[in-house]
Amino acid sequence: MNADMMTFLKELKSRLSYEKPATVVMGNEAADLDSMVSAVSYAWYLYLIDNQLNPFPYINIPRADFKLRTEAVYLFEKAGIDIESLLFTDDLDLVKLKKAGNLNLILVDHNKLSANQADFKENITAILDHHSDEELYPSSAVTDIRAVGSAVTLVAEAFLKERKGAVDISLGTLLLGTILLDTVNLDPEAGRVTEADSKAAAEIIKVSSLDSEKLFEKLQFEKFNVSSLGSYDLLRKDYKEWKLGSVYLGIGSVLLPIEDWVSKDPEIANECKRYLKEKSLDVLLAMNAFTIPEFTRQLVVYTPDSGLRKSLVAFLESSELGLERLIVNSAASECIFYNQKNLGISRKKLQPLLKAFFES
Ligand SMILES: [Mn+2]
Repeated sequence: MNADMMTFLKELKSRLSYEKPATVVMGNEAADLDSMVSAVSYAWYLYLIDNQLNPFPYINIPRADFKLRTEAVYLFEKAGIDIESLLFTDDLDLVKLKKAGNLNLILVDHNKLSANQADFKENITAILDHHSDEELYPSSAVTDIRAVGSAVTLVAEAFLKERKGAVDISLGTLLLGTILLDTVNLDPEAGRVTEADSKAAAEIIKVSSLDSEKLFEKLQFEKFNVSSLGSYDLLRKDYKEWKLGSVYLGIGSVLLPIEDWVSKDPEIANECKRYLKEKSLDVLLAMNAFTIPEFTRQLVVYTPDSGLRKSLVAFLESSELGLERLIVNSAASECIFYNQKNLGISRKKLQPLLKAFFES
């Protein structure tokens, strides 16, 4: 067939119709790089194999969230893909397609649908995944579920076996970059890589002449490079919330020193206020962590309730976190900033401490 991946992707939106059967290739709802690249590349593979399948890659998040995955922003751009052409949850209505009787669903990088997508179970026709098999799909579904380091390895194998010639610089960049990131540069010590990942990566390098060391280093850097994000996006990039006692608490993990954040955004207190209001929180915390020049943890506490602030601050300052007040910007007086000397207290460990405090 006379087609290339860019043309295939550019035509997705114009080809999209609810009136005819479509094969939707969907990654998991966390939409990490593995899920996104698996969806895009496997849909392209299916198109090459049998375009009657009418395949569409589906990125399982709103378009506005794509920029938070900074490593994906880098890799797709490096591969020459226009993000505008891709279909996100705001572009394709799966419920509508299902109602029209035209949804054939292929799951990549997961084999269990999220709770709000569980109704699509009967539409699943195939699965390509590397998570443990939950066996929740229809018995007719064709599955390739193997414990490899990256779901993309399974897609790469399919290309290398059936359509090797399609692995050009662009597709090779997508596939190789994802495998490298998922397996920590194929390092056995990281405990992620399998023989299948190494074999697929080596073959891609051979046919595409890509520099894998450079690609891995750049991706690893971009994954933690949040310099393009404003306060609002920094807070929501890696965010969790809980109801503890009667208190609604949200904690964002922020990969940036507080000093850099405040100089980037002197209005940080206003942005915390906006975020807290939008999420209907009582307390918003940011746990800052970064590795340059050395691993450091910091904490930001924000709540507009002065009574709550006083008791929370007293609790935190007497806790095992080892907090030291940090004076960075007097204009943001509603935010309280700390260096956290106890590097062992992550969000996972802080949450139960706060649960005990708010429930007492
Ligand atoms: Mn994965």
